[in-house]
Amino acid sequence: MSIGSVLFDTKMDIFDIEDFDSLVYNVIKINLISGGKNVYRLFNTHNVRRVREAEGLWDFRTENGKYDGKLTVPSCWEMIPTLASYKGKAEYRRSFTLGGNVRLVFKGVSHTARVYVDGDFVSEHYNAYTEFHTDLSLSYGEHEIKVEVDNSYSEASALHVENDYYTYGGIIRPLLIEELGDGVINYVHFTTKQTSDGWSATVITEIESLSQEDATYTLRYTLDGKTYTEKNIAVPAGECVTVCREYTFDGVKDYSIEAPNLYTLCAELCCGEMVVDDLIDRVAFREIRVDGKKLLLNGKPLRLLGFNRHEDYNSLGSSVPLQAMMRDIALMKDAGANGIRTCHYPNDELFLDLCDEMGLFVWEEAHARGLEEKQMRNPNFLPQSLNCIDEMITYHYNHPSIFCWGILNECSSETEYGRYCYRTLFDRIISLDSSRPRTFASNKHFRDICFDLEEIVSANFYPGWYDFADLKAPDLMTKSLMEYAEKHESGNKPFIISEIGAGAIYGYRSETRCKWSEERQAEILDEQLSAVLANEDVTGVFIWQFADVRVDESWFSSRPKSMNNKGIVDTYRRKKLAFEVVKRHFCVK
Ligand code: ADA
Repeated sequence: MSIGSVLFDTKMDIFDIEDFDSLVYNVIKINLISGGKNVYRLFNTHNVRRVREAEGLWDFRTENGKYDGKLTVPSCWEMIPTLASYKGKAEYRRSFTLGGNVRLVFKGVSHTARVYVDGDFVSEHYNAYTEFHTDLSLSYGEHEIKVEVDNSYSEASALHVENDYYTYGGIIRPLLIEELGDGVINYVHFTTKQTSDGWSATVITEIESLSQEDATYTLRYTLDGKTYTEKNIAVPAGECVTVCREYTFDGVKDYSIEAPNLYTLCAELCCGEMVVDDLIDRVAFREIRVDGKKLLLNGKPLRLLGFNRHEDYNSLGSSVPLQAMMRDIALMKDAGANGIRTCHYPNDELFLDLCDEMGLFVWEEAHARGLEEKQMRNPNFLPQSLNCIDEMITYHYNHPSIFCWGILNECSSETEYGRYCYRTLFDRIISLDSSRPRTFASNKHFRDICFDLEEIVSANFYPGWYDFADLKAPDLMTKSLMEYAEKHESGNKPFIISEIGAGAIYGYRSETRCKWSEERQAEILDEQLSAVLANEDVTGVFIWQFADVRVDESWFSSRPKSMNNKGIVDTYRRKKLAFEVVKRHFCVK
């Protein structure tokens, strides 16, 4: 093994490099800074760009002085006993030695962040579940980063509201500190299409200038041992340029649930011979299409059997570590699932990496749950929803496991104004990604006037739990809903039952089989799944829900323990009787 591969952990032969010493210093510096690995993705995202995680203990205090000490990043402040139900503002502070073009990348702050560097306000962001970044130009030295975080409810917050899930507080996902050159690759989007003899892909890359000078670059992609080069890319000072090219790929392996084949796509931005920036992502060769009532993966019908999963893991709240994410995926796959719905917001991309690798297809959803028209008329609602969609699709675009984009769970899809909002959000999604179908989970059923706006019709219903005045039997409800949807939109479409289930309190066993007993939940789910899975026109079923989660206390009267108890495991992932019932239905060969 040559010294190059020891130091650089690459196949590159060190003796091809002229400026050995500076490269060795830089690589060692990068590895020392980032520990040579990153824990915010399952793979290394840069070889050239210097990235470090700002994890560890920060100075932390709440606005009202309720707590004044240290807190880890990432985490939820609710894990501090005195802050277990704290709603309000808090402040994080820490100093770092930085210099030059610096990018602070926040993977998730719940739910509003105001960022200051050396006391100067630099950026603000709303919504806990999507990434944002802020660029700085700093003289080399020690600088203080302060982040004010707020998880309280107010008119300023149209999406985080009192709800049937809990809005935790804190820097809940990693913060990265990136040291950049003058030219930066912001993202690379890779869209694959089946051709008669293999695959083609459209590659769109955004390059940003952080310089006062115009510059000309070469873009170099490598994938599966092949290199694709685009020369003479002019990037004016301070501007962004997107480069769109189409390439063909032969001899690559398809992506499927049984064989989730992933490829590493490396994009390098070169100025002359020098690589000034890079971005590494994982992509796959798969195509999702809708054909009548069928959802097709690479031309073959796909039937999804899955769960709704909130990001909520007992005392860790919505700051879920990798091991706990893997525990959830292992349990869902043990139950026979091949799909998951990220109710009701975009998920941590580390979890999406796991889904890519473990072959779980994802319905990723922009943030919203159960908003009535009045709430949708909050002037912040549309801007906050559109921003969430922009960030969700920009940063999650390449995940092959994401098969559709969802919006506005059980919002006001029965009114004309509601329809205007649904159409506005769907139009934004189409402008960013026309390669994936779109859907929303309706509970307006026979009053819904938005089924024509989507490619997949989806509905939530709970026959046997929340009894319906008109229809109690799940199969009757399903057939009637499908007929209504066909009547109220052009042509027939795939139909997904986006939520179905019942509640049980873990450990509550009763021969009365009364509601909230584990026996009753198992019985209702057995009847529901027997009925709906017998209908071959049902393209998918997502059980509500995978695990019990904390909810706002205003829901206490219908939520024992102020929890949503419809999980088939409890908040500690202990199985209820219903787990084996679901497994029996999902694992039918
Ligand atoms: C709705 C909603 C879910 C949850 C569920 C329930 O379908 O979409 O978020 O609140 O009801 O448990 O009643």
